[in-house]
Amino acid sequence: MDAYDIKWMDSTSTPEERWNFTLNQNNGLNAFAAFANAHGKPMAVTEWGLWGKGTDQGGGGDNPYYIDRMADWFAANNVVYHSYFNVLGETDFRLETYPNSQARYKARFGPSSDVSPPTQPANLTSPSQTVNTVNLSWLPSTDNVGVTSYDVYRNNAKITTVATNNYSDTGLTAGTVYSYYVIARDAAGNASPSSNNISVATQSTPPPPATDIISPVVVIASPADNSTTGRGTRIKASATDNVAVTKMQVYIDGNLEATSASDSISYRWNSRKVAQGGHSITIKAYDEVGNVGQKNLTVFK
Ligand SMILES: [Ca+2]
Ligand SMILES: [Ca+2]
Repeated sequence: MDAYDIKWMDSTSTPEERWNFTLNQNNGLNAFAAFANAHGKPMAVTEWGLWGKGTDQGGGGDNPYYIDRMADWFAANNVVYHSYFNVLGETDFRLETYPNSQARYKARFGPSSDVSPPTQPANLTSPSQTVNTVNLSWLPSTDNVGVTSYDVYRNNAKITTVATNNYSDTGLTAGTVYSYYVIARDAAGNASPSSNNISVATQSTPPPPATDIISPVVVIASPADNSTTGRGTRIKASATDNVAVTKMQVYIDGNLEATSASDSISYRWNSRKVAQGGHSITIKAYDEVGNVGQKNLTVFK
């Protein structure tokens, strides 16, 4: 089967008209395909090509549209062999005569023009991290044509493709180690070697606010230190704290005598029956987390 970009005896035909003619004429491509299909056979297009423009026969000259249509038709049908008729003969069929078509032919039927991958991305680092973000940066790769993108891998799984040589990986877990590498790609999809692999930890969750470590301060209003008691003594004290005093207590000679759930306490000490001599009075004040402040004094009888 032969096929050419020509509509016989029509020198004003458009590319679309010539293509439809090629498809639909008697014994055209469609008829050929139907015959092959009906017999369960593959097809071979032993000659095909462009046809010189300006000839009386009505060829199209340099026509990349025809190259594309033929390439598509070969791909869509069971064509196992085809051969471009690249000769100077009845007209000039040669692709080198038609630069646009020649470029399209190479693009559709030639090997990929770029088979060189980009260079390895170098010096992958993480310049900063937060509790849920790891910022990444690396040196750009180079390529014989051009680097178009970088694939970013976290824990050996690709997470994104970026056009720049840096990336901010967000939504991470605090205090967790992640590994990263990147791969550069060119427009043809060639992949560079993997960059260096780094392990980066997100920042830990901030510690809770500092707890209260300041104890209350006790002030004893009475009695005075080293004073003398008679029948009884009014013990009065108060306390202050950076947060709050929650409890106060009175101890006499080591024994708990009174408790108050506030920042003051008042207790009448009946000292009539206590022994002669010195007695210790201790006032304790507690804050909300259990810090204890205290004052001691001695009273004589
Ligand atoms: Ca390349
Ligand atoms: Ca306190």
